[in-house]
Amino acid sequence: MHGKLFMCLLLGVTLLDKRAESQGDQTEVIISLFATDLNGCDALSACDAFVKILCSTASYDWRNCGQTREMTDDNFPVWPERFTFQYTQSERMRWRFDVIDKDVLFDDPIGSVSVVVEEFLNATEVQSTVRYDLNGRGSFFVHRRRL
Ligand SMILES: [Ca+2]
Repeated sequence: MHGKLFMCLLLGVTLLDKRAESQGDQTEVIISLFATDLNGCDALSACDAFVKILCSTASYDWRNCGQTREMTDDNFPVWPERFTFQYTQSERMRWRFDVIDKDVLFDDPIGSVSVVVEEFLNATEVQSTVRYDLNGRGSFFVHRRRL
């Protein structure tokens, strides 16, 4: 009797394990963004920067995946938004962050950063923030949030 019950429990646990495994290749990735030392935007004020996020995977081409608000007159913007992505390794997701200076007539690009999400996840196993260079226009940081 006890033996049978034990086998049933064991089978149940094994089935639950299998289910967890098939869902387990999807990871929720939550990021937030900031930049430092932005420069070269406006003659009389600091940058008014916002970020457009594009993403692509094996199954779709570049598409809009979010946008921050504009941080007015600030060369060290810390954008308050959090962005959540469902990441599956086989989908080979990429991000592109376009950092843009908001202007009255035309928005001016500050810089663009391309990120292979798998490389970002590997890099953020030890530290939670990765720095990207904006080619002399400052530094752009992607912070992986865990809390
Ligand atoms: Ca501006």
